[in-house]
Amino acid sequence: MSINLIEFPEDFLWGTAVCSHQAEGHNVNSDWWEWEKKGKIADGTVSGAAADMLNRYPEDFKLMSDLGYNSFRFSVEWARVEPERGVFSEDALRHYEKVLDELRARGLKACLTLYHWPLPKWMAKRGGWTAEDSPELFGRFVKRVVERVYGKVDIWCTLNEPMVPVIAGHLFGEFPPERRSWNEARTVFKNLLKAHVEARRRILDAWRRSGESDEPLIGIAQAVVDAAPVNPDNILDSAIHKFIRFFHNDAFPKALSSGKVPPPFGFNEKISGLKDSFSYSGVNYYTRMRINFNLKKIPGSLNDFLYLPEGAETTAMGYEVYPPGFYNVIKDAARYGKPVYILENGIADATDAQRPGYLLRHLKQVKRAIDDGMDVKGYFQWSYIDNFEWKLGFEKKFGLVEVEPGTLNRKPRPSAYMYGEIARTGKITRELAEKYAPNVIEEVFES
Ligand code: IFM
Repeated sequence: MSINLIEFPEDFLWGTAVCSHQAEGHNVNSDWWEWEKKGKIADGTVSGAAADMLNRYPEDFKLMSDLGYNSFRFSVEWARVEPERGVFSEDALRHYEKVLDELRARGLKACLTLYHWPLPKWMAKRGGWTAEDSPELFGRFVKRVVERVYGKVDIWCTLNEPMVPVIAGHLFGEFPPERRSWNEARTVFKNLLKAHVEARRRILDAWRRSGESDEPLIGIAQAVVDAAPVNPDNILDSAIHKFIRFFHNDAFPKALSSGKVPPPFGFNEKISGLKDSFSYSGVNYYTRMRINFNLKKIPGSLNDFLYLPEGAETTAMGYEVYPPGFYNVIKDAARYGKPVYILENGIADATDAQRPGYLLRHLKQVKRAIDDGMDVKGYFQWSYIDNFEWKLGFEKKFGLVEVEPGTLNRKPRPSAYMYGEIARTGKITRELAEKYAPNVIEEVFES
């Protein structure tokens, strides 16, 4: 059966997302900055001024609100706020206060991430997340931030994709500090759980002082993949798929729910304050992973288990485009019985040829989830703007808004306008799809 209209709930959040290091730029006191300068970035760039949101945020928030978006997710940068141990930058704290005030003045709700990967250089030097007191030090930084901005934030996200520092930073040595140590990965996993507890405690302290009745929304953004075995009858494919699903998607959220450190990261030991320490499930979804174990390859990273059939639809990142997987991961996230926020979903696409269709097809899956009873409250498109894609540099263009090289002028891509039309009306109409992505009409409007 075909339909003509897809409608979302009235109070739905329509946002975009960025991370400070990637979009604000100028993060010169961080470990990433040091690492980039060693020539580690694939396209030879360094993050530098990135999209210069540090200075241009008023222009950006005006653009977001003109386009029709109603919310924005961004991060505070620890290295900016605490450039030296115990020395807190008044300028940086004032900056984030002003950013949040400006968002509010533009009518945009704020989702604030407290940790999105870079560490202050001084933290990295003393072992980063492997240091025993790292959760406490993170908590001290969060306390300073929360004292300044509590009341201006609508959704708190303590950690972005915590498995990335565990896996890419300490297990497969792909990101700083380029370690390959299972022991370290386990320590980092535990310390990040404790860091979440510390951060939540500081936010709840501020909430108690505020006298507000409703508890603040606190959670993490979990990167999830729709992992599937290429051949379900193959014992290895099937076992590895289950392991990857657990390792990648479930281990961290399960720990937040149970309060215990699950094997293989721990021995089910309890962490005080961890049990049921989140009020929403945050989902970051980009792709599915088809798992195929190849005996001839010795895995150097999780990606070595992946299989992509010839002709599969992919993005500029080489990720398979698989919208039904979005529904599957939302369903998984909804198992915890809390509201679900999509904190990231998007595509690297410099020409915007794929993005409008990608967006419509993925939003259709969000609506499918809502219709099936899942409490999805909002969607943040990654990304608002072209930015520094970590090890891959600036070559991958995730922005709804393009950044002109040199001038850093903003130029919204067609999908930025399309997303605005959806955000303003809460609807995807056939006319809209015809205008921006006629090639996906059949998929989007079949019921
Ligand atoms: O750019 C990253 C972001 O920092 C975390 N999630 C995935 C995005 C795209 O790769």
